[in-house]
Amino acid sequence: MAIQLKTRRGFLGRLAAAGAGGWALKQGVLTPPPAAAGVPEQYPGVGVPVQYPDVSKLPWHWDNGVKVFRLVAEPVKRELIPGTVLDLWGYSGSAPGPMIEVNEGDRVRILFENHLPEPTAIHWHGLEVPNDMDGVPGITQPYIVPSGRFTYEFTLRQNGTYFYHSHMAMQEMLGMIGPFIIHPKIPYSPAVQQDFAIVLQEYAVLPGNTVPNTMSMEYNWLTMNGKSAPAITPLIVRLGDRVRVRLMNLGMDGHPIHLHGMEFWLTGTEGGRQPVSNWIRRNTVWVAVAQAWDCEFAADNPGVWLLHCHLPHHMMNHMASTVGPMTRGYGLPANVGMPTSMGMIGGGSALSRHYGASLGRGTGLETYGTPEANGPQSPAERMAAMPGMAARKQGMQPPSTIAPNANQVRGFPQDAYMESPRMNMDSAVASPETHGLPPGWSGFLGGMEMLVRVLHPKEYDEIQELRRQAGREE
Ligand SMILES: [Cu+2]
Repeated sequence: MAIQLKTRRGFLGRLAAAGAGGWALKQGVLTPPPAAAGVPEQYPGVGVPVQYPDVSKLPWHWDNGVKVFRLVAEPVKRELIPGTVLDLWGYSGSAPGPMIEVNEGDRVRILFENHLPEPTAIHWHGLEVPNDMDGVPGITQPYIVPSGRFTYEFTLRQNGTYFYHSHMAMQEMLGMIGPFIIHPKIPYSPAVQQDFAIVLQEYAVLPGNTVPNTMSMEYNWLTMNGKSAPAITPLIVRLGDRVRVRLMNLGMDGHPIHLHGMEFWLTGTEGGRQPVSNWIRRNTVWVAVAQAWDCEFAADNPGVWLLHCHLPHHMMNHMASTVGPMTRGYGLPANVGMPTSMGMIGGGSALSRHYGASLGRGTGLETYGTPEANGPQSPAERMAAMPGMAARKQGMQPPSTIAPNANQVRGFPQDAYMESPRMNMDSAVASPETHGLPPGWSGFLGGMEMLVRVLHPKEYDEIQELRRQAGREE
């Protein structure tokens, strides 16, 4: 396998021999465009294109043997779940930024522009670049001032899962990170049929705000590729596929990412591909800050599986699970007088954006008392406080999922499905990838929770056809 292929013909020939003919031509990134006359042939790169659900890839063009990208730092809006739009800073239209997908051996030039209202610079996390390309303002280069530009150019000697980010700490916390994936010269073995990139981020958003509080140490919005569950697009794989998931984290917390149903091998870190003797078999990987992990598994267990952060508070949106104490109590409005902020006056649902308790503090429930003072809201009242949310009363919510004496049990409620209709937003987050999920599925996911659907070939083909019809990248 480890044969260097120096010609385009050889590369395509090899693809055909490997039975992988179709994809290379569909994807711009991996198909080497003709090199300019007199320019050494680029290493073609190997492997399937990396899928980056819910975000895009950065386009590029050749300039005399150099792959040229244009990357813009700018304010962006990002809808985490339907109806919740944050004001973030990102790159070229999104936070996280678009994927830069290249090949080992490439020479790349990034034409960088700063459309932020303050200086910035961009750091290539983990890449062995010349010192003056490292992107640390004031140390390796001048600040890039508003409307300023800077050209980064270097040759890629590594391969693996890397990323780029602002080297200004608070800008990072507003979203400024993106993946930088380098395919190897020599193919990884065994080959995978599906390769996904997932960027883990977190934001602290106070009630009624759209701008994250970057000073906070406590987070209430947890995202995968800039989306929170249930709006995170499921990963679609075919039964029998070998799958790689590349996890990247740039925030304040580590995230123990756990896969249901199948164990995986850790085959790579932010330091690139690891020798097989270093691979570790796990079902949970702690993705610490500034780390990347490549997880590979055989998708041999059909079904709908979760891939999620296992920190309980990271499985909710704005620190409010759709079940448990927050659905039962009233929320507390922000910026109010002491009686209200102490929980003495209730108003609005704790699940509403404007009355959500401040980052999980002061829910209005005493942990040592009975919760009777915060009695259940009526279903009508609750639904009125949740515009945009669909409720399914029938078939979803048996009338009594709690014990008759529940209020007498200290600690109650925690994860009870309560008296009101369970919330879901199935239709609001519907996509080809959610086709066929059980009704009400979206009411059970929040925060950093993603679905991995291991599908029989017929179902897989059906969803791929829907994706094609929707114009989605395969
Ligand atoms: Cu987490």
